[in-house]
Amino acid sequence: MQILSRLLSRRSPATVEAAAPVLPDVVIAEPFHAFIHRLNAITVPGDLRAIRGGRPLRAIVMDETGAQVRVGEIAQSAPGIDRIAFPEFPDGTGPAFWLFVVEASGVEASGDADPAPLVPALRALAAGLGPRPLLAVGCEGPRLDRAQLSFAMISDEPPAATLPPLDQPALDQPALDQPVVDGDTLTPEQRQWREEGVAILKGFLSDDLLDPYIARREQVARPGGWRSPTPYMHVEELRRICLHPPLMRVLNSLVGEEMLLHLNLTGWVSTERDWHQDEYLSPPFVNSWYAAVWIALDRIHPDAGPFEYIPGSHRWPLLRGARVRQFMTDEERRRAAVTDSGYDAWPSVTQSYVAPIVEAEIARRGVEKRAFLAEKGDVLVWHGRLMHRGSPARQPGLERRSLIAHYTGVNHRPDMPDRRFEGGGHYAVFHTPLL
Ligand SMILES: O=C(O)CCC(=O)C(=O)O
Ligand SMILES: [Fe+2]
Repeated sequence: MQILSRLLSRRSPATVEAAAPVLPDVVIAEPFHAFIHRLNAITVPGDLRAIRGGRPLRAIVMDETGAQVRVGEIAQSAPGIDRIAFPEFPDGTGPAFWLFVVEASGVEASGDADPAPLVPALRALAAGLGPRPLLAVGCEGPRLDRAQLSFAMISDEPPAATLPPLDQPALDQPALDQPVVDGDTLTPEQRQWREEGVAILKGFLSDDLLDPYIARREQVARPGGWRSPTPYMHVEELRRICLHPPLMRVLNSLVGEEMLLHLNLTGWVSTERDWHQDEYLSPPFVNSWYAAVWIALDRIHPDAGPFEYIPGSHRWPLLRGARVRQFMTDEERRRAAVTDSGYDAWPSVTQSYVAPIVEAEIARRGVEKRAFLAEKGDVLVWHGRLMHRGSPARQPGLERRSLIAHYTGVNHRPDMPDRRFEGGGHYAVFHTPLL
């Protein structure tokens, strides 16, 4: 969202004035999340200097508790993008911050001005504005040394109030505007989902549904299947499986809203993608309103690199891409940027240090790894925050016939507005060729 559409002056002056006595004139007051380990600049869409008739503005950035506050300089970094730079917030600062943009005359002229005396009034102003949607910002921080790296440094805890009903710490205390879930009437799938972050549906899909797709997929020579991330747009036999009404009913009951299909993996060998949580590849507003399914099209051989997961890891903190990227070397950044597909390949390039950190976390917690050794027609549904991997095949090249589909709650992908409904569910429309 354009920052200028959030100008405080467009709102009732009373809300702003309530906290005003010692504050300079506040133009913008917005919360944002910084999913990085140390923060020293943000970028925001908009042109702040275009407002207030050229009178100079300054930024004040404060963490949620008011314990840390910084004065920032605002400069245009690209057309329509402002960059706000400030003295660094140190290690371990939580994800939530407030950005205030104020008349510069009210704050001393340089970055070394001490904004601490303003904190009580800024906090009162923020509290008076009430809960607000987060401002989408780009976050920047220094390159960090990976010698001391731990899971805590590349993850953080999403706020519980943003999570789906079954992810609430106590079911009888739902987040605002969510229905109460009766813990005594959960289905077996819902119970397993809540406890383990998966729901296993044995013998769920019939050969009648799977075989036409298998026949179609057999025509593709690549072991990895289609390269296109959305073959469901073209392959009706695949769509019929992924939007199968009983499957969609289970997904909806686990996540708590209608689900939107937006990704497939159609390989018949393990992806060998090492430990990760899918949600860290999604925009931050997804907040666990996410599920993926692993459909066995055959008996899965233990040496073929089965899907592996850590039961209960959907309650671990969430890996954050921006935090992970802070630890990349220059050489890794170059490698990530130069790929055949044109996508930034940071998730696979950073695997070399993320996977050992996850292994260390598994060992530290003393938790088990489990493999999904499935029969044809079995389905494993997994949580967006479940730690999982496509394990390395002990017998390279051995087939592991599966179909994978990923879904997000329909209200949690506003950036995928073009949808269709078919069978039992929605799918996001993309106009990419089937390759
Ligand atoms: O190869 C696998 O089973 C893992 C796939 C995976 O990580 C995913 O689809 O998100
Ligand atoms: Fe994954």
